[in-house]
Amino acid sequence: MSTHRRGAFIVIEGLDRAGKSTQHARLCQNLENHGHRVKRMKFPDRTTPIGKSIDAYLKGESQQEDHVIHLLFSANRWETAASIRTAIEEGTTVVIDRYYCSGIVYSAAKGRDDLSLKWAREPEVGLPRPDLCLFLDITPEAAAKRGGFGNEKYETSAMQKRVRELFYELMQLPDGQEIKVIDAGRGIEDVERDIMERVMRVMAQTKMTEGLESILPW
Ligand code: FDM
Ligand code: MG
Repeated sequence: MSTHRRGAFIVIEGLDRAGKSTQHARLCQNLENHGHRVKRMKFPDRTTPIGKSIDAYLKGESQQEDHVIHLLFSANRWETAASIRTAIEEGTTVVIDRYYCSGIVYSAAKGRDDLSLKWAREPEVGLPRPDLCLFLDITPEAAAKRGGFGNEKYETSAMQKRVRELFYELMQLPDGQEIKVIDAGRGIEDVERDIMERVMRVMAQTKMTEGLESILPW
């Protein structure tokens, strides 16, 4: 039997202004300080051709039909799926800022009858499944106090409110298993400590000696 331990697969999710980028950077640094090899990723990855179309859409420079942009966000994950698996197999811990939960809830938050949570989740089936997904939660009121919205597509209070509701709906479904809610309304260091504790707990689990799972159909 091999005693090789694969890397962990950690995702940071949450609402805009919950502190995702800050906590993503700190978690990666903390893991490296503990001697882990870390691969930092972020979705959307705006550097690829698909990512560039997404970027233009978010900035309002181009229009896309709702299902089309949804599938582009998913394709933007699929184009890196193999590199995630390779890194994890090689023992590198992959930490991503946003992943398929954002993909599902932001599209479903548009409120179309023909773009349900269930429909939105289908293209994600088969992608590598995270060991842990940290949902950085912040109330719309606390988020508002952290400064105004930017000018990107989904940065409105109505959209943020709906996205938050749908995150909670998603947590009641089978995907909720690996999602842990983090109160991101606290100070940066408190949130950082909480995140590191949960990540270390998951990394200590025997699961790390088994292969990475895939996102399963409902
Ligand atoms: N977003 C992000 C989606 O709508 N679908 C997705 O699959 C992903 C990964 O894109 F409003 C939304 C979430 C956010 C916007 O994200 C840009 P960043 O993290 O602000 O770059
Ligand atoms: Mg943003």
